[in-house]
Amino acid sequence: MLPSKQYVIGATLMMVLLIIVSICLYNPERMSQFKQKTGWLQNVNDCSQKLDDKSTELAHCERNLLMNDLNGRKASLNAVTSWLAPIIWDGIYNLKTLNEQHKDTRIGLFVFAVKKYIRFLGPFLETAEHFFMVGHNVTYYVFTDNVNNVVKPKMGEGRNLQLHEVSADKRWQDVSMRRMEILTAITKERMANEIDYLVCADVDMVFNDHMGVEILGDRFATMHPAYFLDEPQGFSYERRPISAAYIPYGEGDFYYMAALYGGKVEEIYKLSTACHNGIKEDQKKNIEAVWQEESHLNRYLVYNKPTKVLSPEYIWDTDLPNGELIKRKRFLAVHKNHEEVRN
Ligand code: 4YA
Ligand code: UDP
Ligand code: MN
Repeated sequence: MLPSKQYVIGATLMMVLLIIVSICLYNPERMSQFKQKTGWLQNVNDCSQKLDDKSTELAHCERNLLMNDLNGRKASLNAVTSWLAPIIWDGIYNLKTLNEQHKDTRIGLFVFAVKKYIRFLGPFLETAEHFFMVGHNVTYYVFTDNVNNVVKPKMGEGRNLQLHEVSADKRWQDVSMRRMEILTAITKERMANEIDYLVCADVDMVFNDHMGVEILGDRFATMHPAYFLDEPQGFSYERRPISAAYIPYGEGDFYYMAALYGGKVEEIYKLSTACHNGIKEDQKKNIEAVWQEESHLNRYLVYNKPTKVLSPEYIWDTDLPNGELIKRKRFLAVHKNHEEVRN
C-alpha cells in the first residue's frame, strides 16, 4: 500500500528541517548569514535605529547604517583603517584623557600666507584662537612675503606667533610646493628644539569647531572631503610612471588632502624631505605632478602609512555633497575666486 499524500509532505518537511538544523549545528557562521539575509537579525542591535533618529548616541553606529545604505562597507566611514590606525570622528575619543596626556605637549601650526593669500591669515589665526588646541602650548609658524603687513591677533596664554619671511614665487603652484622645501629646513633646524608635534595647514581655511590633541600622532593626514566615498581607482593620484609621485592603480588607501596633515617633528622632516626630493626630481624632467605637493604627499603616505587618519570632519567645504554625513565641520575652506587670488 502506498503512503498517503499527507504522510509524504510531512516526511519531506521533516527531512528539510533536519538538514537545516544539522547545517546550522555544523556551521554557525552560515546560520547568522542566513538570519541576516532572511531578516531574522533585524532590530537586534543598536545600529538598526533609524538614521534620522537623533537619539542615536554612538556615531559609529550611524556610520554603520550609512555603510549599509551606501551599498557596501566604505573604508573611510570606519573608525579604524585596514592597518589599524584610528580614523578620527566625533565620539571615538575621550578628550579629557587626551588633554591630560598632552598637558606638556608643544604644538606648532605651520602656514604659508604669500601674496594675495595674506588676506586669509587674519580669519585663520582668529578662528584658531577659538578652536585650535585650546588650552595647549601653541606656536604659529607663519611664512609670508610681507612680514610688515601681518596684523597679529589677540592671543591666549601659552600661544606664540613667529613670522618668517619667504620669497614669493610667481606661479601659485610653486608657492604651494615651496612649503615642502621650507618644512624640510625648519623641521631640521629650529622646530626640533621648539615643539613636539607640527600641524601643517592651508591658510584659505577657517576653524569652525573644536580641533584638539585628538588629531596628534606620529604621522597623520586628512581624507580629502571630495573623495572619501570614492573607490581608490577614481582618486586623483599622479598616474604617470615618469613622475616621482606616481601611484599605480591597485595601490593606495585614501586620497589625502594637503590642506591638513602633521606629526612628530622628525616624522615631518622625513615626509617633507621625501616630497621635496620628488618635486626636484620631477623638475629635472620638466614635469609637475598633477596636484603638486599633494601628489607627492599621497605617494609618501601609500608607502609610509599614517598612524592616524582624520575624517572629513577635519577638512570640509560647504559646497560639497554628502554634508549630512559630517556631524562636525571643524575646518572649513573659505570660498575664493581662484583666478583672482592666484594672479
Ligand atoms: C580645493 O577639490 C579648492 O581649490 C576648492 O575650492 C575646494 O575648496 C576643494 O579643495 C574642497 O583632486 C566644492 C568644490 C569641489 C572641488 C572638489 C575637488 C580639489 O581636489 C584636488 C585633488 C585638490 O585637492 C584641490 O586642492 C581641491 O580643491
Ligand atoms: N599659497 C599662498 N599664496 C599663493 C598660493 C598659495 O600663500 O599665492 C599657499 C596658501 O597657504 C594656500 C596654499 O598655498 O592655502 C595652497 O594653495 P590653495 O589654497 O590655493 O590650493 P587649493 O586648496 O585651492 O587647492
Ligand atoms: Mn586651500
